Order: sequence, then C-alpha cells, then structure tokens
Amino acid sequence: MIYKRSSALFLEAKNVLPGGVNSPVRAFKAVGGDPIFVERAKGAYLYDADGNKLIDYINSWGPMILGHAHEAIVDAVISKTKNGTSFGMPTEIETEIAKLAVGMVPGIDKIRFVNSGTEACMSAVRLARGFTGKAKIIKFAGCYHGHSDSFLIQAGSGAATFGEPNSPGVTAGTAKDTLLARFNDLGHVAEIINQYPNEIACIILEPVAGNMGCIPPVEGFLEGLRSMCTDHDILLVFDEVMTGFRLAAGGVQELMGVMADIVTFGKVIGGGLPVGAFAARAEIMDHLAPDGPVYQAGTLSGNPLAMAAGYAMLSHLNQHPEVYDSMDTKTARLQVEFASVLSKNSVPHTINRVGSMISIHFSEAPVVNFESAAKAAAGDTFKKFFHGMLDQGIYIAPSGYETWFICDALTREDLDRTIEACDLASKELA
Ligand code: KE4
Repeated sequence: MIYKRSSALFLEAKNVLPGGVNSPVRAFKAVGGDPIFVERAKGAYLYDADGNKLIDYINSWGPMILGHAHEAIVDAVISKTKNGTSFGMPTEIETEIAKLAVGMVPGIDKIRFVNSGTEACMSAVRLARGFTGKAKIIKFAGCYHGHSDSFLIQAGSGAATFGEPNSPGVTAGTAKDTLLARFNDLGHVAEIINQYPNEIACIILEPVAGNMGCIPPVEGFLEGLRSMCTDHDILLVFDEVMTGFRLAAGGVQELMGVMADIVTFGKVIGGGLPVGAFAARAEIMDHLAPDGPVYQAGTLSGNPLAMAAGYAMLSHLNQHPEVYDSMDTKTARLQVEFASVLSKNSVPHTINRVGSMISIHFSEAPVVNFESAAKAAAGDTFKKFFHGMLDQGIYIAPSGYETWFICDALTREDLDRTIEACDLASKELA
C-alpha cells in the first residue's frame, strides 16, 4: 500500500506539532515508519490520505464500539450543534446522560463528567485522598491511567512503549506517594498494605488490563483486592476508561460481579467526543465541590455536543444489549482462528481475551503481568507483524502494549480478511 501523502503530511506536522502528533503512541515509534493520516472513516473502515481503505482495529483506541460515523451519534451531534456548542452553564442533557449511566452501571449513585480519561482518573484519586484523608495510592506496573503525574510510574500504553515508565518532570515528592504492585499478585499488595498501615487512600487498577496488551485478572484477584480494601479502609478504584460500556453495559463490575468504590470512564462514554467521568456512591461523590471540599472543575466539562454524542452511544448500547454478544462472538472467532494460523506457522504466541478485548502476545509463556508482557513485546516480532498486517489493509494498534479494539460494524468478510492477513503476516515471523 502507498503512504506517500501521509508521509508528506507527517513531515509538515513535525514542524509545528511535537513529534508530529498530539498523542505519542500515534507516532509509530514502536513499529517504525511514518504514521498514517486518516481522512475519514465509516463503520469498520478507515480511508487514509492516500486513498487506502483499512479495516480498523483501533477505533480511536476504544470509543468507536459501533463503528465510525454511526448515524445515531452523527445526527445527535449535528442537531445539538445548531443550538450552540458550549455555554458553561448547566444543561438538561448532562442530567439525562448521568441518569442513563447511573442506571447502566452498578454501585454508583452520582457521576461527574470531565474531558478525558486522564482527568477522570486524576480526579478520582484526589477524591479518594480527600474522602479518606490519606495520601498514598497503590497502582500496578503496566496499568495506564492517563498522564497525570501520580500515574506515570511504570505506566503502560505509550509510556511503556517508550521504555520510559518513569517520565521526567514527575517529582520525587509525587512519586513517593505512588506505591507500585505487581498485577495479579495479591501477596504483593498485602505486603505493601502492611508496610504502610493507615496511609493508603486507594488502590487503582484496570480491572481487565488493556495497556500491557489484554491481561485478564486471575481467579480471585479482584475479589481479593475488594476484601483487602474493605478490611483496611482503602477505596477500590476501577479504571474502566477502556472496559466501561465495552465489556458489558455495566462494565467489569457487572461482568465479574466485583464492586469498586469509585469507577472511572472515558472512550465509549463520549461516543467519540472528548468525555471522561468518575462515579461512586453519593457518600463519596458528595465530597466534591461545590457541596464538598474536594475541588475539581472544567470549562468544557459536560459540553453539550459531547454529552449528545455520549447519550446517543449509551442509549444505543442500553437498547441493543445484543451488541455485546455479537462483539463477543466475533472476537472469539478471531481468537480461535488466530491461534490456529499462528500454530500452523509455528509462531510462539499467547492470546489473551476478555469479551471484545483481545491481544496476541508473541511468547509461549502466559502473560499475566507487566514483566511477562514486556518479555513478549520485546524484539522485532510485533513490529514485523504490525507491518505485515498493515500491508494487507489491517490497521492494529502500533504498539505491543495495546489491545485490539473490536467494533460491532465488522462483517464476516472483514473477519475472514483479518484471519487471512494474520496467516500471511505470521508466515514471515517464524
Ligand atoms: P485519556 O486521557 O487518553 O482519554 O485516557 C487515559 C486512560 C486512562 N485509563 C485507561 C485504562 C486508558 O486506556 C487510558 C488511555 N488509553 C490509551 C490507549 N491505551 C490512549 C491512547 C493515547 O494515549 O493516545
């Protein structure tokens, strides 16, 4: 496939945008080559600056669960735009989407909307600290909660891709309050809690990790965290920015039956517009300004266009629960067929999947935490696989630390083509 115009656009972008992008992981640093500039998208397909048609397995890193330019969402945004785009005043649509989200997600009474997943997670941790009066947090190596200082300690996603888990600019003062645990290792968490009695405000995690590739919680892990938090007055924060409204209407809390104290959202909740959110029972949320002492604010929080897109998205998912079964079936087929072609081509691999989150780890060993994920992502295998798939018109995340994002617009033929591409691309890996 030809990418001449994308390369030219990238050259121009680099003159005025750091690294030519507005988010590092888009720059193809981990896989080499120039990033592809997209011109438009519809359903499961991207149309790039050179006129190539690609099957999209990023879907804007998760939000486009129904496929691109879904008419219900486009129509909602267009009609809302005609009445003005932002007021900095309360609007009814904010209450409508809040009621809908509270009805779909278990264990939450109130929700605060912000503009990104980072802002949601940053605010959730401030709220946990304000509510408990304690300073330290536990996060897990390889989990990514956005680029707020407290989280850039052994983060996943782009930070891991760059091999700079501890970002310059994060002070020692901040880092000392972030304690790092091994994902899927309850013993390690217990050790840390015993080391810092009565100092830990919350444990924050991706309940199904997606930023070190897809890594499910092992049996009992979430339940163990829940009981440790209850026993030690620590708030359990589920970062469901990626899993929320994707793995089930009620997210991982519904799917796995473990309840968090605070849940954060992003991606799907905004229907492709900039929306993040954090939610909890009223006792916790009422600690937020203006009623409570914990300050949090935002000029464009609850922006009417973003709320309209999010409301259209959540309404569709709420009225069409069959979307979840459909995506699960499609992703299960990819899992089975990928395993068969990778085995046929003697490529060492482990495929992790939960619902419509799936990733191929190029290692025989089970991938259960950041260390094992990093081993699988090391070397050039993923890079070769990425370009092998792209050459055949299949666009997956340009990093071995990401998950494939499935959308429900994928047809049987799209899946056939993806499997064929995986067969051809993996033949070059053995
Ligand atoms: P944003 O600030 O990027 O909206 O959300 C941060 C975030 C928080 N929590 C989880 C579980 C996330 O996955 C993310 C963001 N995900 C990455 C992709 N893995 C965003 C892609 C990017 O950085 O451009």
